[in-house]
Amino acid sequence: MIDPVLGFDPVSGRVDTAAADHLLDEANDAGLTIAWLLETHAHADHLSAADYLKRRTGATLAISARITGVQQTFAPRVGADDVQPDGRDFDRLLEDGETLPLGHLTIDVMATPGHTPACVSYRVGDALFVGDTLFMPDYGTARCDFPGGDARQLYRSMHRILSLPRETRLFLCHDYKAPGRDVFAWETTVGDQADRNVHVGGNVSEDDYVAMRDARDATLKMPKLLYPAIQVNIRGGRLPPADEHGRRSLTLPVDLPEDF
Ligand SMILES: N[C@@H](CCC(=O)N[C@@H](CS)C(=O)NCC(=O)O)C(=O)O
Ligand SMILES: [Fe+2]
Repeated sequence: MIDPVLGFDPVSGRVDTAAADHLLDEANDAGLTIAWLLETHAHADHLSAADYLKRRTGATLAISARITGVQQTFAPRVGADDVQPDGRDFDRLLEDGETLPLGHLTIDVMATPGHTPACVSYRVGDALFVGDTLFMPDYGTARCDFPGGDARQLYRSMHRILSLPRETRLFLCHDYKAPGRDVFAWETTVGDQADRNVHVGGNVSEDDYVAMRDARDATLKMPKLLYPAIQVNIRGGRLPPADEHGRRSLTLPVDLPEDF
């Protein structure tokens, strides 16, 4: 399972496992055993269901080895003093080019940093799960303004993806639906992206891409669930530990004006 999600309502604090339970039911109905829980990155917009699913399935939780840098950046900002920033919240820390066994198949790990420093894509046969790199061709590409993000690096990662055979199927993390398109989409191909991705299709140069990306990122708001998501996701999907009264809380660091 790649990038499983917990439901979370930031107003009530309510967590729900409906989406993860649905995945478990689907796997069960298909007679599948869950071997791996794979994160493409530490998501900034939703809480990971990886820990919940790990407790249900016993699967191995894996993420890029670069997650340690993300933990070092964020743990102090959100007072996550229980987090040791050495990746121990995950079972496997992955390097570019590693392979993981999956039944009679193999999963190839491909480092695709840029959106975050710890982004990886996973290739199984002709299917590549690209995380937040390319979005649908009519929407473009992922933002690069999170800590450690880098538009130049994302451009190079995307070109690594675009150098795969044109018929390679790409499965995306998000679909924000381009203006004029009202139905969700999640699958495309290398050829389609190379021909018509609105940010990098055709022959967009690295410098032009970086200028476009930086300008656009300056206009984007923080994801609504940034702080809750980061606090849970750098812990491999664990909620913060309970206090002596059994209460679990998420932190919202206050951003004060200088002359407050
Ligand atoms: N409005 C969304 C934005 C989430 C967001 O920033 N998504 C990232 C991926 S984690 C992105 O690349 N967005 C591109 C864009 O918004 O154009 C939210 O609040 O959750
Ligand atoms: Fe993301």
